[in-house]
Amino acid sequence: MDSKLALPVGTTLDRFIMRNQEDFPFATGELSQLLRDLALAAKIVNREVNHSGLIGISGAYGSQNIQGEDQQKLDVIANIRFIRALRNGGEVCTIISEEDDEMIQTGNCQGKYIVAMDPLDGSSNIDVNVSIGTIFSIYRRQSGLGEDGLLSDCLQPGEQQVAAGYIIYGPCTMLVYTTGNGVNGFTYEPSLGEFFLSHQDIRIPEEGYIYSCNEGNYRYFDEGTRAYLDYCRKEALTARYTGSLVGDFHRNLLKGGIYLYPATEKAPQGKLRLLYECNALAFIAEQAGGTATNGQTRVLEIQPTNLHQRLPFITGSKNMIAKAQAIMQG
Ligand code: P6P
Repeated sequence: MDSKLALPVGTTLDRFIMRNQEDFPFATGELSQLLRDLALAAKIVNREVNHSGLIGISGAYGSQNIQGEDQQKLDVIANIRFIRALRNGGEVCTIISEEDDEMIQTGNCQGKYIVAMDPLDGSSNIDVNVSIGTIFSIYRRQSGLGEDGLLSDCLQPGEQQVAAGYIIYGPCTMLVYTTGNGVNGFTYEPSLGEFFLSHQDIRIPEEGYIYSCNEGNYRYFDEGTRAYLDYCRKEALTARYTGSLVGDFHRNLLKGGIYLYPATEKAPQGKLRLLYECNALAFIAEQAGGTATNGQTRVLEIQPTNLHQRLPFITGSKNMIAKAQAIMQG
């Protein structure tokens, strides 16, 4: 039989999850179901992102989130889609979202998991067709079942994550995630409505030549950060910065590089959020052999004190970050 006539389509996300279920802590199928719920929401958001300009859902929503940032219509829609998928899936008791000031109680009081998410990051890029993304972290609740999740369930350090990932809505849509056993990437095939394994056991190159930073803030950075950026220019490294954290992170994950969002005079705590942006990417970076720090400590060791706290964020290739820290610390 000439099998070349019908090449295999590959491993679906569902099959990969089931094959690796024993790797999940407390493997009872619930975390598998939770990942499927996130993948379903991602497929729905992908469809809306892909033709937002045609169905009148691009542009500003007309309100601001707790961050004081103008919400785009797709920010609100993506938030609704992920909350609904997680509520209906039944595995999650409480959600933290960039788009909601307070914890969101799903009513699933028997749910064992907490999800922290940025439902649509980089949404200022939606109307100009630049890649955007969803970022998520998954924790096991520490409080007893039968009640709503507690604030303490939501303020766990990043090293307590049982899974984390992101979806990037770009030239193709991909889901990249880890459960603590390496990082795997799945590419979405919209004609089949399936994510297929396309990037197995992703490892970030230890060295790289790409640096991602908004150098428009140069005058607001501290002396050490300016010294590192001067070094990057002197070494003629390649500057790549899209204004979408997921897009910049994903490129550097695959090719090697460093992403920096340092503290500035305007944002002394930095801009990016710990619970639903940096912890997930830090988990992925470390699982792929990279580093993630706030300049002083591992991001995953930081004990959160509030749902929307910010931090300076540096992540990417191990050797590039070691060099950056050596220069920044003089
Ligand atoms: P700036 C998008 O708002 C975001 O949170 C990240 O996706 C992105 O990397 C960063 O902010 C861009 O911020 O200040 O450079 O426009």
